[in-house]
Amino acid sequence: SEPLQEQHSTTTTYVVVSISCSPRSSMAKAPGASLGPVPFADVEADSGLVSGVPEQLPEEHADADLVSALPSAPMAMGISNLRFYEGCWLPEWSVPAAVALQRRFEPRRDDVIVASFPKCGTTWVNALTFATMARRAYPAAGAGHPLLRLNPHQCIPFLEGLFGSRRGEAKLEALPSPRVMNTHMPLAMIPRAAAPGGGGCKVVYVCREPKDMVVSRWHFHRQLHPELAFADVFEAVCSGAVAYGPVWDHMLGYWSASTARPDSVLFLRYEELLRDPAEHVRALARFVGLPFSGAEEDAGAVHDIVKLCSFGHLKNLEANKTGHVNPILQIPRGALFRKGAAGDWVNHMTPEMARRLDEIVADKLHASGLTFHE
Ligand code: PAP
Repeated sequence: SEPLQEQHSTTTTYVVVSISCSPRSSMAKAPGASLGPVPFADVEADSGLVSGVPEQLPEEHADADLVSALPSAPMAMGISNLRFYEGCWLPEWSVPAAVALQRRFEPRRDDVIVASFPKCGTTWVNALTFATMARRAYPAAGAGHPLLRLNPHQCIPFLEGLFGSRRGEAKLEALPSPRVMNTHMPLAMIPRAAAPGGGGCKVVYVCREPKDMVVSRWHFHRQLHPELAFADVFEAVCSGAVAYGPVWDHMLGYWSASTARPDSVLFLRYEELLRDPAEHVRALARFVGLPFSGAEEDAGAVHDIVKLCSFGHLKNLEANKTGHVNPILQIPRGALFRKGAAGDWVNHMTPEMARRLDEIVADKLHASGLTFHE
């Protein structure tokens, strides 16, 4: 019943061919099996927990008092009011998840977390990370690749969509290693992920030029609120009071960790990925401990992953053209694939707006070494 997809090529001999026809999820559960991450949607019957907000109230009822005592900001977009928790404006629904993550999230050493500020390349890096890590079980050029039938967000569990509900946490715990997970939370909410003393897991962070992030965010949320003014999104970002904001603090947290612990945190930039995706796929593979072999390079494995995850390819797949981002956020999946380019801000911002946001960001990032050049 799945839509049939074009098969890119037949040059898939770089994988261990004996495993390619086996049912993926049962193999992953075998002791010692390490064929890469399992597509989350394949082991998760309840799609309410796939890349979405928890479908049930958090069980830590005591946290309700904590949430209501926090400073709040009204919803300018999205689906939830904001609460200011430990330096970050979080969607209200996700505060209990943040608390639970801080308390209980124990990363496994072979976990990989894809972290991002919303609209900075999450979907793309989810896809690239999944395809790179799963390539032994699912060669990227193979007709049966999960990314041909699932949206990238369905392949990777959304941490804050699972934490705060015991059912969700149990599902994450039951997921075979290696796990790839996704979060929009700032690093402070997952303190053991890239812990200074070591012992954490790997974190892949993707950041994007903030002006383009604003544009992408506005287009995305206009799907829910057609009347949403661009200026309102712009002002919210400038003030910092936007979901998971301020954006500069979000970036800085991961940036500092990546400079202090480059083996634990890989800091990617959307614009650089656009410029040379293949080089970044190689870097990603090395970072997660799965460098491409000479045989894989010769067989075109890097190119196959880049092609599979490319904007033009993903955008036109049935899995990404139909359905919604998740059952709660009723935004069409197609909205995750709008333009896929750098520099679109020139079509939406006045030079004054651009200068103002540039100055705010430059000021906040001052002396960090993180800059945005046009
Ligand atoms: P999310 O945080 O809500 O998951 P995210 O995927 O970070 O969203 O952002 C979507 C942006 O990434 C869109 O940018 P745009 O609005 O400027 O067009 C989308 O087009 C872009 N995008 C999604 N997939 C890809 C891809 N494969 N290659 C390049 N850009 C992509």
